Amino acid sequence: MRARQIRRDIRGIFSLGAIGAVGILGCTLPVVGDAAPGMQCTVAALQAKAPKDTTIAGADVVAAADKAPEHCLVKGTVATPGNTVDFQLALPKEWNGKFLFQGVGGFAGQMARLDTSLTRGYAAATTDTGHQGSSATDGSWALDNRPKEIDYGHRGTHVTTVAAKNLTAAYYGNVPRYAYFNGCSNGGRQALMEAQRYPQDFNGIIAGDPSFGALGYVRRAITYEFMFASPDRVLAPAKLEVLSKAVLAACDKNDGVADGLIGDPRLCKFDPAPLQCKPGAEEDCLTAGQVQMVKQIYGDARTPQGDTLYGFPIGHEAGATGWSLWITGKAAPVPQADGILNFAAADAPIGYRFVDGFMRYMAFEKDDPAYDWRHFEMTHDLPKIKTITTILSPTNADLQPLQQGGSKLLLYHGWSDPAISAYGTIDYYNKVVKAAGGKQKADDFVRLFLVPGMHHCTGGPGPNAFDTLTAMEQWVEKGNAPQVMIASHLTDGKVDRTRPLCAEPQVARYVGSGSIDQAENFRCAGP
Ligand SMILES: [Ca+2]
Repeated sequence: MRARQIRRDIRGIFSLGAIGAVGILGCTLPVVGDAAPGMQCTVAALQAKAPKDTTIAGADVVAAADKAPEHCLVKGTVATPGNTVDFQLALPKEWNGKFLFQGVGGFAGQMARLDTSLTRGYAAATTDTGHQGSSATDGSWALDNRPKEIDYGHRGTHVTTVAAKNLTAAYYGNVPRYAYFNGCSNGGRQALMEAQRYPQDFNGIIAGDPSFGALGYVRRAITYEFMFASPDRVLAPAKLEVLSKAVLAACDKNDGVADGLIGDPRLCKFDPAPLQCKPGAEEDCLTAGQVQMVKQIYGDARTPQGDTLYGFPIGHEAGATGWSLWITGKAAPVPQADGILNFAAADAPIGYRFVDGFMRYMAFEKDDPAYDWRHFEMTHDLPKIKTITTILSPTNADLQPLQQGGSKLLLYHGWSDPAISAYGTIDYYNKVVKAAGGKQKADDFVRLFLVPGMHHCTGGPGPNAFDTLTAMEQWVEKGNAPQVMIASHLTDGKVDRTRPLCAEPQVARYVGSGSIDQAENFRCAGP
């Protein structure tokens, strides 16, 4: 039952993108194209125009339904050295003349939904990145399979992008006017890989809550090693409520408005030590071990090489999509034969599932599915994961080719993301700015939006539905660089708060009058 619930949680998280707000904000569909004369939605017709190494496996007209307009759904594969990569391409009858590639979450192994892109008139594509998994946390496909790891890492997204763009041009008889990539989490990692390695693929790249690959799993391994060393460090969901309330009480007003949100975690230095239970007390307080655990999760770690493994920002730790889902678990880990704790498989939080899959099936030159990563040690083991780090980790901050090609990169990250720390994305953004020659030059092609109170890609108490694609269209097609995006918070499908999201380093400041639930009463201002 619990395993099913977690699978549902994972699916929800990975299928909802930040473009979920499209329906709220509305949009128009400029129809500029239709199927090219004589180009039928058939395998034979598409195969005749397919690029080298591309095989068309299916082509079917899908009638208009609730979620998407009439379109031609193409299923195909691209051959890579040692592997084949599946893709899907949906070609709407009424085309807006543009192309959109949708990223996938976790360890991929499944396709993204294309409905939202189709509804906006896009020719839309996605890939499972060259393998099929039983879930987004299933890493077993990678066992001793370097070609699949490379395709997951970056190559699969690139080759299917090239194939899908070519097929789109052939089908409509027109090259797409603009090509965009949109992804969150692993989709954000795919986005950064495209920006760094294949900068000619897209005019605009949207990277949400991006995974930075191998070192993120190492960071998680260290956190779990610390947790499993003592039952006193285990944080039950009720303890996260205690923590979350204390952080909010201490820090809410630091951003200028008591609205139940931590607007900028950097403005508040929160120390969990005063939460430690007085002798005899157990409720509404933390044990000494739990205080240590909280400090470990907030704190940075460093590799022997000097890389920082960022801790998580303070704020909004509790809730169904907070720390318990990703880090601490909803049920406690239990002692194993060796005396060290471990989660029962069905109870493992998502972050645990990822580090487990990575360490057993991807990390090393020769994989060992029985490897006990609870003994991973950085000095000794980091050199052994060098190859996979290069394959998976989008850490190159020199984006000159992207910049010179005129393409744009829009980064966003939930401040309260318990899966991937926003501090890592801020660090990467700052490095990109430096490599570009300063903020003014970087502003031409890269912007970062931090989202107060948003958990991983969606969820959390902060306004977390916003339309990055419209912002990107405006930037690429009209030259209007995004300074602000309006985000909505929904409860039971109803908007109950709107708030501007501001381009870093600006933050949303309350003007001093009017409802704090309405975006119009806030302005983006310097930090
Ligand atoms: Ca606040």
